[in-house]
Amino acid sequence: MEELLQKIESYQLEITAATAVNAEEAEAFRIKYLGTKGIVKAVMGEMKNVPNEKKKEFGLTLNAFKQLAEEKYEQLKQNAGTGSSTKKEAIDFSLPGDDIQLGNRHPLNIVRNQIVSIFGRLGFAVAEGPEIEDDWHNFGAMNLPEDHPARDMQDTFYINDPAVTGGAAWLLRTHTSSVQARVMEKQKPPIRVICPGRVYRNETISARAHCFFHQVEGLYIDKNVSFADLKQTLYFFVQEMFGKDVKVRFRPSYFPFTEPSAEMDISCLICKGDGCPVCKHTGWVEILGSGMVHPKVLANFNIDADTFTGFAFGMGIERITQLKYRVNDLRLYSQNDIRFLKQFSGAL
Ligand code: 2NM
Repeated sequence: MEELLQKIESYQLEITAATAVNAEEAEAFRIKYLGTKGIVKAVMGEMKNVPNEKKKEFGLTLNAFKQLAEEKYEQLKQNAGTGSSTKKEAIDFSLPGDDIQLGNRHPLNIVRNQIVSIFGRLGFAVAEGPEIEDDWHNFGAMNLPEDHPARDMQDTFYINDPAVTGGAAWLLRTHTSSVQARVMEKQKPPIRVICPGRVYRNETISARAHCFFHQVEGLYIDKNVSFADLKQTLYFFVQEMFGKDVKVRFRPSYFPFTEPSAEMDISCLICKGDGCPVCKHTGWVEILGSGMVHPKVLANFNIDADTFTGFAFGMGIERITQLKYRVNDLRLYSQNDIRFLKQFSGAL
């Protein structure tokens, strides 16, 4: 008796869950539950084994069971009737598919790839290195004295305090020169590499500054590399990047790792040199720093400065992207706002 009730209950669950996509499936349901050799009939046949005092209660259960099956059958028949009559036509394969949302590259990656490609055509290979660096590769090897302001906690993110740990200082690289240090460590000249990557500086975040940004630094060391090579290489780069009409000028500058050093400006692309807010009405915008590699830097890697000379340069990818795509707020690059990012979907 107990067993029989359990069986009915599980049939009831089965019936409740039953579906039919067409008339054939609805009919199959009818045969299974309500047919002459169906489950409802079979369960009713059990009535004779039920003790007399339980017959009334069991009869009520049986009636409810039968009604459930009948109602479900009516429902399946009706639904199946509104659909197609055969299984094959249940899905219309001629309907157009759903749109697939494609992503696109981040603007900084688009510009990074363009820079890599332009220097690639001049024979520069790409080198990469760690973002967590030691003091030597980031500062020491680059001829930055111990008391240089860049080494200050105010400017650099230190990962540990060597005064407390007693070990070496670990920091987030402040430029990708650290990667070039690692190249010079491993490789003899000729060296011709560019180092794209993320760098970190302890700045208050605003439209014009962020605590991280992206750089491409370049290094070319060989016999007879001159300042004229530096100028022509960088001139080629900006012409490829911004078009043949762009003009350049070099201004003397200072970096600890180069001597002489120069900053390069290009004629303002926005106003074509007439003067506008982007160029602060000068007609020129600064785009990179450069110089001849300092003999002390070469000496740090046992490169003979009497035989070899080299030039190096560094630029911010955000800055190049800002000029090329007129992005006026640095924070847009890292806010992941799809409305901003989608505007670069045409570019590769
Ligand atoms: C700059 C400006 C000038 C530079 C120098 C070196 C190295 F490794 F040769 F010493 N790498 N990068 C360099 C020179 C970077 O960035 C504004």
